[in-house]
Amino acid sequence: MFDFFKKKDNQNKETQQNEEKPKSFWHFSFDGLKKTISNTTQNLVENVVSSVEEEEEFDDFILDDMEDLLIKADLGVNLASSITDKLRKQTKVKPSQIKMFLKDEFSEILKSAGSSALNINENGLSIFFITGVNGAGKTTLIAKLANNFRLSGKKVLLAAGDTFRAAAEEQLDIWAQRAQVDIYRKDGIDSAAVVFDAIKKAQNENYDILLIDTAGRLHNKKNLMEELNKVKSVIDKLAPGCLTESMLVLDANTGQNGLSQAKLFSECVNLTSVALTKLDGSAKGGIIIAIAKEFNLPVKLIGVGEKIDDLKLFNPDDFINALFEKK
Ligand SMILES: Nc1nc2c(ncn2[C@@H]2O[C@H](COP(=O)(O)OP(=O)(O)O)[C@@H](O)[C@H]2O)c(=O)[nH]1
Ligand SMILES: [Mg+2]
Repeated sequence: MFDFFKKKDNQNKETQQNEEKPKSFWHFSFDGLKKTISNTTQNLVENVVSSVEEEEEFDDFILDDMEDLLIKADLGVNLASSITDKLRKQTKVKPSQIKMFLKDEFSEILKSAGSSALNINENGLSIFFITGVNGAGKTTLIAKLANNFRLSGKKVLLAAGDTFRAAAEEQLDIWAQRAQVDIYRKDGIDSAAVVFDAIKKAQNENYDILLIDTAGRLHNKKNLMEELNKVKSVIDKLAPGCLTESMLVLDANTGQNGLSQAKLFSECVNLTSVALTKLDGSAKGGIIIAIAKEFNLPVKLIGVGEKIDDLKLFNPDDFINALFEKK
């Protein structure tokens, strides 16, 4: 009898898996992803493929044109030229096979940048240290992330660590209410002091997740580095092993400038991942591949709008399939 129930249970599980329902709303449906990145697909794949695929052989003229298109699609100069150089030095791949070639190249790059799964301590506190320039979308991302973690049953605290921008704490406070999570804010003291208090609160009151907001504009690199280092050393001292994600937030629309920002922040902070915001409507999603290649950092989250549920987990396989699927 028990076996019968077990079998039935297994059958149910199989049916559920076959339906491939998204596990929650922050798992992107394949169609949703395809639609969101359709402009990127056009720029990064369709335009490049159609300019090449009917040629007989690769020559310098064709490859130079292709390189320009890849750069325009925000793949970055280094990556674009390394791809065309690879084609220049070989005779096996023909222009008609360009789509498969690009698919393999991009897929390999994303794979070697590491897993896109969020790092979380299953037992005990997980701290997310969120950095990025002003306006990139840090505060909004924190709210979205907080909401998702709360919905998955975690106890979430936000730390209002942007003590530089006027009314930044107020903005985070409003988002905390919308996301129905707690916030630690103390205006008028420095970021490291806010983070110190927030960690103490998170530890004393058994929070699962602490999301730390930070300032994006600090006059110059030295200031930025000092401030972020101060916060980082407070975390390391007070909560060793708890910093599970050091995440850079980039606005997809900044394109190549995103690469310079990634360089600046990776010099200031030991980054573990990137969140790409404002991918909705952007044609510059190629930056995901450029960042994976140049900085060896996985994109883990994507922002697709201004609302609280406009945050999706990034899945590299789905991204590649959506980019290369026939229209
Ligand atoms: N369309 C769109 N807008 C976004 C997204 N994420 C953030 N924004 C908007 O970008 C602006 C700056 O966001 P904010 O979180 O304040 O940036 P911060 O300065 O890095 O904290 C706000 O107007 C947000 O509504 C996104 O994924 N898509
Ligand atoms: Mg902010």
